[in-house]
Amino acid sequence: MPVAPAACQDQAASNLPGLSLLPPLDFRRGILSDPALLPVADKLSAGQRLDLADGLALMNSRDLLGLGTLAHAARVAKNGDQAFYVLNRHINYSNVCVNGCAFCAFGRESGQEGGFLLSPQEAAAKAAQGSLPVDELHVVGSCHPDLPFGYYLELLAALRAARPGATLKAFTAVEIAHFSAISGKSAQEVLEELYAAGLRAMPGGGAEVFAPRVRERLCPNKTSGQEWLAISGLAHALGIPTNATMLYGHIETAQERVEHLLALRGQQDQSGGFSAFIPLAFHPQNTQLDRIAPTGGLDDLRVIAASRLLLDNFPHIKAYWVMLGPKLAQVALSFGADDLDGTIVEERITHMAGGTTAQGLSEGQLRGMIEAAGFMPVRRDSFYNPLPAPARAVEAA
Ligand code: V47
Repeated sequence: MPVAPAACQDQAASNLPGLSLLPPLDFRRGILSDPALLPVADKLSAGQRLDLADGLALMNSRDLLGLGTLAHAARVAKNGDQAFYVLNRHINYSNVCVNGCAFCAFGRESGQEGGFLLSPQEAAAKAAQGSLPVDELHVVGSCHPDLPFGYYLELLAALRAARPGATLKAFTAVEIAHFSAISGKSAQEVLEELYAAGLRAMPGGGAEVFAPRVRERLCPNKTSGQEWLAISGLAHALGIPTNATMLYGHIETAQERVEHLLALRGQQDQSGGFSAFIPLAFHPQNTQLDRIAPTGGLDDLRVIAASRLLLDNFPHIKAYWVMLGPKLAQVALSFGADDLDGTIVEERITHMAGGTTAQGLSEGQLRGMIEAAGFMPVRRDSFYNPLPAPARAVEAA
């Protein structure tokens, strides 16, 4: 803890007995106990972009409150006291996958026990379940060895018919690369055909960590980081907003994390279509990496805060409650995040890897979490337009 000059201490002691133990009122030196954060704070005050060295200072700092103070200021500048949530439903159409990633407990090889595939009609029946509104269907699966490209067009058509009011946010850049490989069409043609079938946004999965060292060890069969970024750029050029993620807490270094974030920032400078960044806390259970300990709260909040500060051109940072747990996600709203994701209803990827949260949350629970953390809840659509809330009031009107 920095110490105030002796004269100040004396004055505080004589004028305000009992308050002399408070930190000095100089903002930066009083709040930041890690000296490595001071030059970063100077750059932020001057409106300058952070670089790799700044990112490393953030990613290695143990001054959680200092990080939070800086990130919260950036979050408030972008989104005020709003905290967003979405009435969504996750649909996983299949987990049969050719990639075999070491961090994944969800995927199965062809013919392996536990593999599943929903027909378009079965997926649509899931989408139609429940009487409350669904504003977004979040649809992801696997790189299936046998399905033809036509299946994915039929899937979108069936989902659109089942929930005409929901935005179809479907398929990661990795799935798009796979559809291109199986169909012989370019990624651009694949995206155009999916758009015609109803695709309007894309989730941010599959980015993992872009560093080739990490990909070679954990997911050698997967789309490269370069290709993931290029497909995101193609989607943006077609008017399809996408999200971005980073799977952290396994074998990656602090530098690889920061380089991943800077690569996303560079892509956003070029194509501008990323809506939100979502850090994904690695869940090791039932994976090939099950000897790795789950992430801790310091690292979870630090990644959220560092992301908010480095990704100055991303409008939103999402604290995905399924992976952080609802309590830490709520706290993350004061460490740079402005979105909790949504109602979800049914979640498999995290839960198959040892996730212990509920399968879904109600709109009332999400609003309650946000309000109790001191923020204003905003029901949003997939494009972050505010919607009337709570949803029941819409039904009654
Ligand atoms: O692509 C896989 C990751 C992703 C594990 O865009 C794992 O709005 C942790 O991308 N532990 C799927 N993570 C989740 C995802 C997502 C979630 C919520 C919102 C959005 C969005 C996107 O989860 C996968 C992979 O990167 N993952 N295995 C694991 N064991």
